[in-house]
Amino acid sequence: MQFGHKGRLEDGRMLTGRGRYVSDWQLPGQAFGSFVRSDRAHAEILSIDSSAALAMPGVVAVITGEDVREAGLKPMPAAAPMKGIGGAEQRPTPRPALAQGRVRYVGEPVALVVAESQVAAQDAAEALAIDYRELPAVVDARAALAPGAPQLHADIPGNLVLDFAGGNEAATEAAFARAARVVRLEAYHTRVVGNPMEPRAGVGAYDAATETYQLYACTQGATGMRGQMATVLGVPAEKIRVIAEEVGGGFGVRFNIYPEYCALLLAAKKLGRPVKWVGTRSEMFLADEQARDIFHRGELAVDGSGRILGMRFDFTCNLGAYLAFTGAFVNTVNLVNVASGVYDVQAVHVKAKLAVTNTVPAAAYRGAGRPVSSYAIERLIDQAAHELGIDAADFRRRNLVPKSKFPYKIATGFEYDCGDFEGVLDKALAAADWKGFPGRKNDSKRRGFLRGRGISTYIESSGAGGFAPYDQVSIAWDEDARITLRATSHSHGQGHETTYAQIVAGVLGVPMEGIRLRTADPDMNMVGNPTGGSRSLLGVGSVLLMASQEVVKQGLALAAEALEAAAADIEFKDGKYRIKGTDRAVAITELAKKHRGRLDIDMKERKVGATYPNGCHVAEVEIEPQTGTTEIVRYTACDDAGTIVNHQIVEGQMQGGITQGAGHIFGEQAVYDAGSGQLLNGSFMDYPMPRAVLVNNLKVTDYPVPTKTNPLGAKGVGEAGVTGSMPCLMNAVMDALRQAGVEHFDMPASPLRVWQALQAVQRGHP
Ligand code: MCN
Repeated sequence: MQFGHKGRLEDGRMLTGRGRYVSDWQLPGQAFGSFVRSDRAHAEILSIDSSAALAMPGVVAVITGEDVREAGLKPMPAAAPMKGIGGAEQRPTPRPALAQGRVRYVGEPVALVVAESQVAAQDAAEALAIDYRELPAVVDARAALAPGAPQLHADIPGNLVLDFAGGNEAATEAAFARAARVVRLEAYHTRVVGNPMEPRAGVGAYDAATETYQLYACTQGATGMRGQMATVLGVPAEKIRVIAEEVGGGFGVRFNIYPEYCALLLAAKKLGRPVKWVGTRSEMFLADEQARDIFHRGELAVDGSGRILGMRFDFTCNLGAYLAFTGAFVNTVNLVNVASGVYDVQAVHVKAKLAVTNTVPAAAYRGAGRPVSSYAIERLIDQAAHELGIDAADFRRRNLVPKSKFPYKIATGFEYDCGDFEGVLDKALAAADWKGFPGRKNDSKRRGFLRGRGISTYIESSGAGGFAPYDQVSIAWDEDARITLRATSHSHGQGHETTYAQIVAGVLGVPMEGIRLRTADPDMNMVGNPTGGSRSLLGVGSVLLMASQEVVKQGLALAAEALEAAAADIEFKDGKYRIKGTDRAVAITELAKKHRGRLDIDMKERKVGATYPNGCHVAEVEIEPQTGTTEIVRYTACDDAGTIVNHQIVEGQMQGGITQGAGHIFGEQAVYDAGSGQLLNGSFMDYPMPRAVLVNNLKVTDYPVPTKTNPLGAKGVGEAGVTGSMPCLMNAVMDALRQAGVEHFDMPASPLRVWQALQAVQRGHP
């Protein structure tokens, strides 16, 4: 099948301001909400006095944790509980929609003030008097697990939610026992704030006649949120509609429900009118899920010839004050599903301790665990190459899973479907002019710069889609033979409208401009996975492909009737059914117009399996020693995303992912004060988002190895850029710093930290 289209169908609408975001929705009779948030990291709530707020003009209601309790709302759910070592259960961290009795992080919603206008609600929120008794707080996962740490939840002794392990411990011990050398690396994967472009907002409404809730929300997929919300509200998911059109970015932090959404629905039902809330940017620093915040220790066992014998990793993960729906999943399954990276090694053991702390709950963020695993593996591999004195690319090549070994089962039980890791490596090295580096390094040196080169050969898992039993899609024709596609994965920047239309148009031979996509309509009641795990194309896209092929089959009988010929004598091509060898034909669009509904289809498909995108990234950076400023001077990405439907979109996804990884490596970090538990950099004044100039030398190329696990042959691409770029860039920074004598360095490679590391060397502290 040929795919080809320039530009994206959604671009015109978005670029001309015709996109409808959540704050654009206005419902008749709506009131406005403002949340009062805890300004303490850990405290008991002694009393809440709403009287002054309620007396203010335009104030309709003040809703607190007591109202939530009275209404019988359940705590927000955590995804399928993971099992710990020896089958131990994950400990629950009951999280009410509004705090009840205790607050556990700065920013936790305590009350919702509802008023006739946004301004009145905000003013009244400031008049709420809350009396707290402060408790000691802990913001670091290792400190939280230490004896004597402040305890967050009565039922979680030692703040340990889950002690998880995967892989083969005995085989790994044996491998380390016979190793010629053991290489070690410890690193901290800093905490980040998701910061999608659109600050989160919501409108809650309730229809008493049908007992149905409506939530207009920023969502990556209505289905997942409906399921989670059903648990909280104690009603079937069919009684909840999640509605969205444009969603201005998600990066994983628009996957789950939030306390604010639960409170808005409760308020709407209680007050008998819709309630709208639009979060501010600084509110998002405390209200949106955050991510990463993982300390790890890695060890690599190597034999005398530079072959890897075994790997082990020990992760300590900061989950924040409550377990977010995706919190445990990303720090367990997604740390072990690519546990040995692209390397042919069976002795692998991974441990992860999941701790609660007095910080904003942490959840999925682009890559959701895989960048953490990739960072741990690829930095360790680089450290080993350095210590062994082997070229970093050669060391990798010696240890790659060979093409002949696919499908390749890794020690943690997951199976890589296909790949050609060496082919990817070769193409990347050639495109990056790996061999020409020494000359460029000398040139930089002459100019007074430290030039470092980094490489990563990453792999990640995409496609399992375990959040729904199947992916449901529908194709419906209207009277003008235009098509409406319905699916459950919501596009929030990925261009699904274009790529799904390409697939369907490619099969049906109709213009893709006549195809529209709906994913979160008020009347939509479908089952399927939200957008996440870089699986929308291979999961939902594959079902759309199958559904389109089914439509063609459905049309055959109608064509046979129209052409007065036997179905066996008819072929379908370029949108027309034709009697073979003749020019007698009928267009599928004609049949769709004539037989309304007969070419519509609703398909549920559960056969699409996981697949493993992978790639090799090579970066060169230049550090200016006087200022610590680092510039990415060359960046080459070569990725295996299987069959590519839209090259322009895939390139954009890679650029976005690489930029996000670069932002994390070079500056982004949520910094909490250890004593007070306050987030110290909760605004764009202090929290450095990546700018275009950071990544202006990107070269993106591909090396497709189509998979057989889905009919498109596609692998995911949405997160690959992050997973590949983080270790690659840090390895490049490290390579440059080593030249000055720095032996260990952790992200973020901000100018100050790089400069301090260089200064420390000069003072004799490498
Ligand atoms: N695609 C393709 N060929 C392939 C693979 C993908 O043409 N072989 C296209 C797809 O059709 C789709 C896009 O590339 O238009 C991304 O597809 P896919 O890899 O299936 O990923 P998803 O659509 O499931 O997107 C999820 C992924 C995740 S998990 C995060 S987080 C993320 C991301 O995508 N957040 C994003 N990309 C983002 N991009 C933007 N602009 N904003 C976000 O919040």
